[in-house]
Amino acid sequence: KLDYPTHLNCAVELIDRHVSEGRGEHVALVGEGVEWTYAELQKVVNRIANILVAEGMVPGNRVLLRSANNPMMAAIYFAIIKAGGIVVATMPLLRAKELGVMIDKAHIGLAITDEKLKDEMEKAVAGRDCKMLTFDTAGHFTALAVASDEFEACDTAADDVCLIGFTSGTTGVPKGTMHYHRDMLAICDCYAHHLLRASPDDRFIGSPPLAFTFGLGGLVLFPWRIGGTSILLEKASPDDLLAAIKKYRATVMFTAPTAYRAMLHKLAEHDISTLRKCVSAGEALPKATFDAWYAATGIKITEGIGATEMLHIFIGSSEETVRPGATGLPVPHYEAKVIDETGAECPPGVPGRLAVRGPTGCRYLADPRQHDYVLEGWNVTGDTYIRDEDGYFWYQARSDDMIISSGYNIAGPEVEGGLLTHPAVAEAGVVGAPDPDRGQIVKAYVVLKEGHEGDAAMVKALQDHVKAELAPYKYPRAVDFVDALPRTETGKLQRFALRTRAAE
Ligand code: 3SK
Repeated sequence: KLDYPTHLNCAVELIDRHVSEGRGEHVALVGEGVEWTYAELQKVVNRIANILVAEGMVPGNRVLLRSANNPMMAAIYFAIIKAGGIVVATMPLLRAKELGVMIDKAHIGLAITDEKLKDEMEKAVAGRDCKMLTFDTAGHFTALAVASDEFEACDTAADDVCLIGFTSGTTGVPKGTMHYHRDMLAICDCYAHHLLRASPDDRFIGSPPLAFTFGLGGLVLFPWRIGGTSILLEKASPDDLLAAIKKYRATVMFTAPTAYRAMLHKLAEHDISTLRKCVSAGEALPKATFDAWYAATGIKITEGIGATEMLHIFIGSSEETVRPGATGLPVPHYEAKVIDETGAECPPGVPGRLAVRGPTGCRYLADPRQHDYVLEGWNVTGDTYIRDEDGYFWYQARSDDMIISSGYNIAGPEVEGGLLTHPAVAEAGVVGAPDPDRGQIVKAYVVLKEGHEGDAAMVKALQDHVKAELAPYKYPRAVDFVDALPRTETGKLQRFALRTRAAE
C-alpha cells in the first residue's frame, strides 16, 4: 500500500532526507563541470529558494522554467517546489507563441530561463504580466553566492500541486496536467521500486528533457528517491550519450527506440561497459531493436508506456518479465484494460483503446477535455492495444494511426517493425494514404542506411520482406525514400505529418 503523510514536500523527501539521514556526502547530481553531493545540492537549492522568495514568489505561484537539462535547471526546479511553488517546465525548443499559450493558460507570473534561451522568453513575456529571471549554467543565478544556504521548506500538503506538465501538443492545443507532491514519490515507489530496481550506487543518464516527465522521472526522481546519482546532459545525441556513459560511468539509461537504433551503429567506437540497465519509452520498442541491442550489449531493454497525464510509466516490465515486442504488464498499484467504443472491456486478443487508473494522473488544468479523456477515474488513452491471455499488453497503434485498407485493420507501427528487420532500413514511418479502391493503402516512408540505393529494386525487396515477416495484406503498397522522418522533440514519430504528406 502506498501510504504518505498528509503533509509532505517532495523536495525534502528527495534531497534533504538524504542529508539528515547521513548520506549527504553521496553524489546527487553531475553535469558539465559540476558534481554536487546531496549536502551541496541542498545548499544550492536553499540559496535559489531564498532568491525566489526575495523576488516575490509565494506558495502556490506557478513558475515557468525553460532550460536544457543541466544541474542548475534541476536545482531551480526543486527550489521552486521547496518554496511551495508549482513548476511548469518547457521544452527548450518552444517558440514565443507556444510559451505565451502556457503563460496564459497556467497564469504564470514568473518565468525563469537559461540565459542562452532568453530571446524567445523575452518575446513571450513582452506585454504580459510576467516577470522574467535568467540564470547561466556555469555562473549560476545572479545573487546566488550571497543568498543564505538555509531555507525552511514550505509545509505543503501531500496533494498540493507541485508540477503542471504540458502534453507535447503536436496535434492540437496542449493540455496542462497537474501533479501532486505525493505523485512525484509514487512513480518512484511504483515503477522504479518494483520494475527498475536500481540501487544507490546507480548513476542515471539519458536523453529525454526534464520538461518531459519521462526525463524528470528517469533522470532525477528515480535516482534521488534512493540516494543515487543523476547525470544531466545539455546535449544528448546518440554520440553524446555514448561518450557520456564512459565519461560519467553511467549504469542506468533512459532513452527512446530511435536513439537505441542510432547507438547500435556506433557501439564499436565506445566503451559502455558500466551500463547495466536500459529503459525505452516514448514510443513502442520494435522487437528487432530489442534483439539487436541484446545481441550487441547483453542488456535486455525494458520497455514502458507512460503519459504526461499519469506522470510516468504505468505498464512496463523488468528484465525478468520482459517479452520482446510487448509493452509489459500493469505496474504494481496501477490497473489497465482494453475497452471498446461503448467502454466495455475487450476480451483477450481483441484490439481496443487502452484505459488506465492508479495513484497518479487524470487531472487536467481547466480543460473541458477532462470529460473526454477521464471516465469514472479511468484515463482513456489515445493508444490501441491488445491484452493477451497472460495479461501482457501489446501496442498496436495510436488510435488514429490504425490503417483500414480493403476492410483490414493494419497497425502502422507493426509494419514499421517489419521494415526495421530489413538490413538496409535505418528508420521507417508507416501511415494510411487515401486510395479510391481500397479506402486507404499502406504507405511507408523509409530512411535507408548508408550505402543503400532507394530504387525500384529496393522497393520490391522491402515489400517482399514485409510479406515474409507479416500477413501479406500488411505490406506497404507505396514506399517513399526520405532523408529523415518528422519527430517531436521527445523523439516520437509525427505520423500525422506523414499522413498529411501521404494525402497530398
Ligand atoms: O510513454 C511515454 O510517452 C511517457 C510519457 C510521459 C512520461 C513517461 C513516459 C514513458
